[in-house]
Amino acid sequence: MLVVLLAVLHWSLRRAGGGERIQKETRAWFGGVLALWIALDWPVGALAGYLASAHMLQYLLTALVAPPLLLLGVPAGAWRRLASRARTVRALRFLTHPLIALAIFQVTLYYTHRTRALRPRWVLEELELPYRLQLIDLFGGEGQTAAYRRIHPHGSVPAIDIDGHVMIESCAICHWLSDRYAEKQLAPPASEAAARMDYEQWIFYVPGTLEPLAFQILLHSVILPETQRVPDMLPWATRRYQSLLKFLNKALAERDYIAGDRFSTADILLGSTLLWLPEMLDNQPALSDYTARLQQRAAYQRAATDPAPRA
Ligand SMILES: N[C@@H](CCC(=O)N[C@@H](CS)C(=O)NCC(=O)O)C(=O)O
Repeated sequence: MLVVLLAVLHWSLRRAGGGERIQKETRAWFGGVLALWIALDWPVGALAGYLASAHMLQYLLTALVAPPLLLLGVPAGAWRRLASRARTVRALRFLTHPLIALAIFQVTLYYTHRTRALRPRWVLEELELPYRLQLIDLFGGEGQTAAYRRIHPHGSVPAIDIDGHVMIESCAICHWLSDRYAEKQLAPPASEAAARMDYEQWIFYVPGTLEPLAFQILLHSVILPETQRVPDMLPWATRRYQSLLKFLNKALAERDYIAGDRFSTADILLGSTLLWLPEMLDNQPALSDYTARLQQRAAYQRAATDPAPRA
């Protein structure tokens, strides 16, 4: 896109008299190109992967600064011949409307309350990133509509759309977001090798080891219709789950957070999963304290709020 813009700029400069006297419009056009370049390529674009603030500045430059400058400079006065002042003002108002910015740069979380979608919502709240919840009526069958299956091929939640790119898998989304906005310190950096190793271990432990057992227990005691439950699954899954809880309880009796000495996304994944079966934490005091502590976090409380409570 920048190549196209620069080609038009070059043409515009030549129309303006080969650089002898750079007109106001040409300067505006050049300013717009410069704003886009700073926002998308350098230096803001290069930092946007690491700093939430750079990402926000990228939004502002691309949505609010570049369009008016490009419009005012198009190309060296041609706009003025095409449109009246009133039309120009209307076009500027439209292009710089915050809703346009929101539509272009948007984090949309496809969300059903009381599901795994809590995980990325909690991460977004910890990161203090603006996002929009797109509520999916999973229990009313919306997951299986053709429209939603274009977002999530299995019709499950969560899915997230970040600047037009869709990602599924709750733990992967949380892991990626935490690295993308590294300055919020939800994930230890690769340079802190031991802390990062622990963090990765727990990030994968949750969906790989803990969650399948918790899900088996819920599936055969609550989720499936009674006729489809296999009660014989329960004693084995419960025994095994309890042995994991014992191990986790011991680990959390010695420290406040599961990976290193800081709260991290590993705590979000572990805590949210432990809360699927709160009654099983009754005789695991360190785990009860741990989940209670996590639930006191303001970001958790915001994330756990029902966005569409029934009256
Ligand atoms: N491994 C996936 C599992 C997603 C999943 O199964 N989500 C449940 C809600 S917690 C769901 O959408 N179930 C309905 C369905 O898959 O049809 C993830 O963690 O995102």
